Amino acid sequence: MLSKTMQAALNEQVKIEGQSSQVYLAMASWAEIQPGIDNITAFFYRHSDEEREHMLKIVHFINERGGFAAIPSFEKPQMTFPSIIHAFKSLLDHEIMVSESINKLVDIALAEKDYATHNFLQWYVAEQIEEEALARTINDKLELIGEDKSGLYLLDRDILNLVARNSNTMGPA
Ligand code: OFO
Repeated sequence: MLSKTMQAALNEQVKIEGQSSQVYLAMASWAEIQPGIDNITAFFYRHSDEEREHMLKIVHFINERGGFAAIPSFEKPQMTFPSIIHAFKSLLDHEIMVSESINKLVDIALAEKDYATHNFLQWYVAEQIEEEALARTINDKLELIGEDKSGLYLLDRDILNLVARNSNTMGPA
C-alpha cells in the first residue's frame, strides 16, 4: 500500500510525464511544418508517445498499489521555436528537469522505506540516463552543424538510427 506522501509524489510525476508528452507533441507539430525534417518530426512524435506510456505506467502502478492516480490537466506547451537547435536544447533542458524529479522520487521512496516503489523507479532512472545521453548527442551534433543545411539533412537522415543505437547500447528493454 502506498503512503499518502508516496502517492502524492507519484501523482506529481504522472503530471510531469504527461506534460512531457505534450511538450514533445508541440515540437512534433512545429517540426512537421518545417521543410525537409521528416525524420526529426517522426522522432518528436515518437518521443511524445513514449512519454504518454511513461505516464500510463505510473498511473497503473499507483492504482495497483491501492492508491488513486488522479489525471491532471496540463499546461500549454511552447508551440513554436526559433530553430531546430532551440527545440533540441529545450528538449535536453526538459529531460534534465525530469531526471531531477525522478531522483527526488527515489529519495522519497527510500525515506518511506517503500522498496516496491523504489524498485519500480529504477526503470525510470535508467530511462532518463538513456534519454539525456541521446539529447546530448543530438545537441552536440547540432552545434557542429550550425547553420549548415547539408548537415541538418544528414542529421535528419540519421536520427532514427541514432535513437535505435542509443536504446540498444544503454537503455532498459
Ligand atoms: Fe519520461 O522519459 Fe523523458 O522525460
